[in-house]
Amino acid sequence: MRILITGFDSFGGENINPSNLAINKLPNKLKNIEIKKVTLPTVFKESSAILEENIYSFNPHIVICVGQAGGRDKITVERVAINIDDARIADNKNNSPIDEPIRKDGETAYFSTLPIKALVAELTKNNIPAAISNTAGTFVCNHIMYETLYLSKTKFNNISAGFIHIPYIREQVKNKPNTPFMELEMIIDALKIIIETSAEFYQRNDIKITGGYEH
Ligand code: PCA
Repeated sequence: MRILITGFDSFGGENINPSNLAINKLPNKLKNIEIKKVTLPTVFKESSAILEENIYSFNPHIVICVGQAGGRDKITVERVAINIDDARIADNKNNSPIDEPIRKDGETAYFSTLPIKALVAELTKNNIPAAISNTAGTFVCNHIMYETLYLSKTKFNNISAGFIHIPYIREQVKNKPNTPFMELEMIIDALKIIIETSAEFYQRNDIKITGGYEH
C-alpha cells in the first residue's frame, strides 16, 4: 500500500505552515504502508501540476492532502471540493482568480473518497478533537482537493483521495489573542491515524455516523 501525503508552504504572511512541518515528521513507513511526503507551493495551478507529477511517479493507492485552516480548533476532515477558485488573498505567486472554474469539463463538486466518518471516529476515540467540515473554502486547499478528485475520476481510477485541514500550532498564535491552536505532536499523531484508517478502509465503505452539525 502506497500513500502520497502533501502539505503546503507558508502563505498569507505566516512564516510557517504546520501542514508541511507535520507531514515531514511522519515516518517513511507505517505498518505495511509506504508514505511519500511532498510539500506543494501555495499556488493555484502549480500545486496541482506538482501533485499530478507525483501521482505519476509514485503511483499511490491513496492521496491525502493537508493544509492549514487558521482559526479552526479541530482537525477537520473535508467532505467536498467545489469547482471554483475565488481567492480571498493572493497566492504565493500573486494569482488572485475570482470565480474561475477549476476544470471546465469537471463536475460542480466532488466528494472526498476517504472514509471521512471513520477518520473522525478514530481521531475522537484517540482524544484528538476532530469533525467533518462541509467546506474547504475556495482558495488553494479547495483547489488541490478538487484537482486530486478530478484526476482520480478521470485518469487514476483506483485512487482514494481527500483533504484534511489542521489548526494553527502554538507558535503561530503568540500574537493572535483568543486564537485556537493544536500542538504539532497531536497533529502528527492525527495524521498517522488518518493514514492507517484510510489504508484500512481502502475500497471499503465508510461507517454510518452523522457528520451533520449545527453552525
Ligand atoms: N491552507 C490554505 C492554502 C494552503 C494552506 O495550507 C487553504 O486553506 O486554502
